[in-house]
Amino acid sequence: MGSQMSKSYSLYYSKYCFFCQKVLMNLHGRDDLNIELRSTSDRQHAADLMKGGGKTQVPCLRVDDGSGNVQWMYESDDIIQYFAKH
Ligand SMILES: N[C@@H](CCC(=O)N[C@@H](CS)C(=O)NCC(=O)O)C(=O)O
Repeated sequence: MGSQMSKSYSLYYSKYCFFCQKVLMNLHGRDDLNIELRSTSDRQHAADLMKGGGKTQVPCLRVDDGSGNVQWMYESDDIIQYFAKH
């Protein structure tokens, strides 16, 4: 098994955000990916995003590689490109 197996993903999004919709549409059908969707209308999620990523901008993908490394990826195009490769 590759390290890929232990990765976990969370997508911080807002339902009013076009860039988030673009990412969500792009992920449609990718049932191979296990992505937890975290709406920033939930104040706890918004606070976690600010604390972890450094800004409240959405969309933001949190990638946890399962060994203590967490990456926060902003920019819808970067997120889409990331999933095209993973
Ligand atoms: N270039 C960014 C734009 C993202 C963006 O503008 N997000 C807006 C919502 S549509 C946002 O989060 N604004 C609030 C903030 O930056 O805190 C992308 O493509 O992801």
